[in-house]
Amino acid sequence: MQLYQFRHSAFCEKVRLVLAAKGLDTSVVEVTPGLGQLALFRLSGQRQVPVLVDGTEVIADSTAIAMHLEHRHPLPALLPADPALRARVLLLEDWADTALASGCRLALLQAAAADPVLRSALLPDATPAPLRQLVGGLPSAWLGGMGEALGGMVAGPGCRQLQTNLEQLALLTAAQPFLVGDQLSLADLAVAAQLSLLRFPESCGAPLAGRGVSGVADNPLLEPLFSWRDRLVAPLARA
Ligand SMILES: N[C@@H](CCC(=O)N[C@@H](CS)C(=O)NCC(=O)O)C(=O)O
Repeated sequence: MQLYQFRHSAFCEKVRLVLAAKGLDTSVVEVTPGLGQLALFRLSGQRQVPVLVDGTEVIADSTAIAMHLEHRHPLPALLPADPALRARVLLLEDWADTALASGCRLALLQAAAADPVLRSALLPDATPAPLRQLVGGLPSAWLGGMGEALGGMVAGPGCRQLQTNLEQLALLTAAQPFLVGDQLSLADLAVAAQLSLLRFPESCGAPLAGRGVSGVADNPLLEPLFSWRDRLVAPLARA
């Protein structure tokens, strides 16, 4: 199998976590934004990552990939057999991929506007060193307009909703090891993947690991949530 990805995409992280949970190996193809997406379009008929190539099958979209893997490699199951639990997992996964994902993306954009290390580390691997330096070196005052515009949005209802939802998740994950039932499920992996945009996990390596969105990554109320995420992904990173 081959996984076409952007390294720092939360949806690609979700697929990597599903693969690791199922003990599956893939080779990874890092897609260059822009030009690389033309080749991806020729391969899959659309331009977004993640895309999984499994033999003759080409599957786009993290949920479709998770379903494909669940079908092909049923064990360990990431979807409960019980219909009600399964419905809960799928609802939570969809929430993580939509509302949580857009809140996390916005918060990260604002943080990157203010943090030169973060914005140059988030550039694609293929970025030439001089361009990387240029982006990192852009004065924060120059990006002030963008930061303020995003800040307006981040401080707005969307951000308050994100903060409230994260606090609810922190309470939930302090009380139980898994979001649904008593086993790891796709809901846990989808939520953990989006959290990687707010505080980067160890697997990102230096300089991103442990770094994140200030006010969220360093909020003591959210510590149980990031500890839960770290406990959940540690065995998968070793797998
Ligand atoms: N619903 C899709 C979302 C995938 C997605 O948003 N991918 C982003 C990267 S995080 C992308 O490829 N963006 C490039 C573009 O839209 O051109 C999934 O679950 O896989």
